[in-house]
Amino acid sequence: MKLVAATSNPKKLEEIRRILSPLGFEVLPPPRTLEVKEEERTFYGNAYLKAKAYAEAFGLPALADDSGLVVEKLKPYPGVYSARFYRLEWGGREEGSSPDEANVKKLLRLLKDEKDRRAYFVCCALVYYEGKAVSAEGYLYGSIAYEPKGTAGFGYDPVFVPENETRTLAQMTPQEKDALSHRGKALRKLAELLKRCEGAL
Ligand code: ITT
Repeated sequence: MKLVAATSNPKKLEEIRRILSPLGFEVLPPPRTLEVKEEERTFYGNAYLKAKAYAEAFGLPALADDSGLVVEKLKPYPGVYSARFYRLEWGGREEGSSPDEANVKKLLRLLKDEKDRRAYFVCCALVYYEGKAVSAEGYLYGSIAYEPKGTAGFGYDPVFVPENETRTLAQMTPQEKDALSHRGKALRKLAELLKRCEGAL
């Protein structure tokens, strides 16, 4: 099945293709990225907006991934605001050499001296085509480290330690991350659903 990726994040696209290619899906990069206002309060709502916009612009079933980090002590932040957390007034704006670095700096500042560091990643993966949508969610539970470690991955990976692990996601190989990540779980479930309802989209 051929899908156009409804994302402007190249690292996310790389992970999506890595996970879905072996399952028989061809995920094309979008011919151009679209400015989609992510104004919903749920991961599903924002995934739906993105997939619909890309499907309508490019005339192919579109796959969106709306994801983020939920931190127990800071709920509902970063949450659906994970990508732009550093520039929210809430918690004070943060500077960095990149949005990822600024997000991590702000998170560590807000959790300074906090013992309860429980957090989880959420991913809602959704395919939209001609008014119909199929979606699946995946979760990864863990905690926020006291300092960044590792260089792999993107976003909050350098400070996220999955349950029963001592390393951050950024210290793992891509294959290790995909096997346990929120994205891996959501996309494998979605692939299963799409195969089951082949022709329905
Ligand atoms: P698109 O909307 O264009 O796909 P985006 O990066 O803005 O790109 P989201 O709105 O879904 O995507 O925000 C997701 C943010 O959550 C992302 O920018 C990271 O900060 C964080 N995030 C999601 N998955 C992650 C992962 O696997 N590792 C680390 N951080 C992640």
